Amino acid sequence: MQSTENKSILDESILKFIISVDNVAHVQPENNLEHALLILIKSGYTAIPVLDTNYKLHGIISKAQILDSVLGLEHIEPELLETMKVAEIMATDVARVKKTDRFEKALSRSINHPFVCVEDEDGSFFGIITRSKLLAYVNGYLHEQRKNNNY
Ligand code: 4BW
Repeated sequence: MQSTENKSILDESILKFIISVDNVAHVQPENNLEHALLILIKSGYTAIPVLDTNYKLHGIISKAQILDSVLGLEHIEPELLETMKVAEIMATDVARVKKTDRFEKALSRSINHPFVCVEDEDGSFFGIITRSKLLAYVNGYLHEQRKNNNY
């Protein structure tokens, strides 16, 4: 019984968990680090996707990567913020799924990433799914199971 129901949660669509592209803070590969840092600070997020003008996903940029790239041996080199581009330092090892993928895939991708990027059938960026949304859903599901099965 339990295994059948656990299977069904894993097979669910991921559509309802997606934060759509319009609500996702992002920067472009050719933006300089100063612009990216401003977007990161103003949005309040630690890391955000890097998208080109055709909404193709190129990577992820974080505050930590930016700060690391302007740290010299002896001191901080803030002038690099203007000259260096996002594409030079972004992480390209991105957790991604297709919007037609199932819950199981998004959950497993999120184990090592705070958010998973979602792409369309044609490879365009569609949005993100945060690990917190997936965990909140699993938590609610398991509590519901406990209530229904009296354990
Ligand atoms: O601005 C914020 N608004 C809200 N409502 N919550 C925030 C905000 N900034 C941080 N938080 C909270 C969230 O619970 O802190 C967590 C960690 O943020 P992070 O990683 O380190 O910036 C947030 O957890 P989350 O919602 O599960 O988000 C996980 C990660 O997904 C974030 C960020 O890297 C990315 N992210 C989430 N929403 C985003 C986004 N990136 C771009 N645009 C968005 N709208």
